[in-house]
Amino acid sequence: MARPKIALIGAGQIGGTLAHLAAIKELGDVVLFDLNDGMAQGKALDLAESGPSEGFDGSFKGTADYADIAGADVCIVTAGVPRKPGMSRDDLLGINLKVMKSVGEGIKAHAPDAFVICITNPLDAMVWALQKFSGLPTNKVVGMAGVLDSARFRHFLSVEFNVSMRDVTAFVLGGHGDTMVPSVRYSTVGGIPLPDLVDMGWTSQEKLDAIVQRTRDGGAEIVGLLKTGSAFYAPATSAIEMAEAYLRDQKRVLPCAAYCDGEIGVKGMYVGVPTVIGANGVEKVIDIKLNKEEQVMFDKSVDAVKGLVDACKQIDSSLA
Ligand code: A3D
Repeated sequence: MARPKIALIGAGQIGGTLAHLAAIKELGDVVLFDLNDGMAQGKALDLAESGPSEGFDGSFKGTADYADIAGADVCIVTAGVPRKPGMSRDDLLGINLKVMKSVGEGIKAHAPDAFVICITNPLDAMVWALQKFSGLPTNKVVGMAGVLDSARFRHFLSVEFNVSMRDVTAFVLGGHGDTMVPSVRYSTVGGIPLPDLVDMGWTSQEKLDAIVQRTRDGGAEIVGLLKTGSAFYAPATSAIEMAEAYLRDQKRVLPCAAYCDGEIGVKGMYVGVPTVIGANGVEKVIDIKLNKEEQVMFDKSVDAVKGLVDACKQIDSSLA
């Protein structure tokens, strides 16, 4: 059987890291696409030259021609611009919306059967626009944010409790922005929910609240340190986890920006929700029950995403 084909649209910081991870995990042959002349080609050659030492099979191609993504099984989209210090993700909307239009049309023409993972910010609005521009089924177009936000939450919790990250489960709901909702009640250490751990004296409510806030600000913390761009190692790892779940039909339960058709009270929009990802793409959006307080936070986050989607419709009338 031929190796799967993985097209990375955008060969910048995240794109290059995605290519490296895809190769190391032997997920398939990689095509790097970028309009910045030489960027994709240079990274493809550099990555291919890492093969003999690492010992993976697989090919890399750098290109600026959409015809080269033909028949891709997975497309991961990072094309666009990242944040600089002081910018919010929403500040990127106008410029990245135009990028989504050209990327969506490229995927529609050359890789209409692909599973598409969008990473470009502002994430929830961009994945919505990308699905519209590409015309692919909603279960085949998904946004990466929840896996990353949850990984940040899990990391901070494992440090606080001095336990293995593998035994910390967590998920973050809502839009990938300041209003995201790290779910305390549904996050656990070895199956023990966080509120119980507070009662058991493992941590205080104040410390837990600070971790929740640090999770919400996780992207900005890294932007502030790097000064020249945003996080890329953990975002790439998170998207590869989703791609692998699809390619290997793992039926993973992962929080993603998925198209909701009434689940958790959201209709006709993309927002961060728990999903099942397997060979059919997003096979299920898990319709969890929120308590009153969680629902208020989630609704606020959904409203923020709705505002961005409305802004997209105003900028590009074909989306209205
Ligand atoms: P960067 O290193 O700048 O790479 C973006 C690449 O896109 C550059 O190489 C550009 O040349 C290329 N590009 C721009 N326009 C086009 C186009 N029309 N067609 C093809 N390629 C194009 O950024 P990055 O890799 O650090 O980040 C990429 C995106 O991911 C940004 O929008 C970030 O804000 C976003 N991001 C999202 C998360 C999430 O959790 C959702 C996390 C981190 C970054």
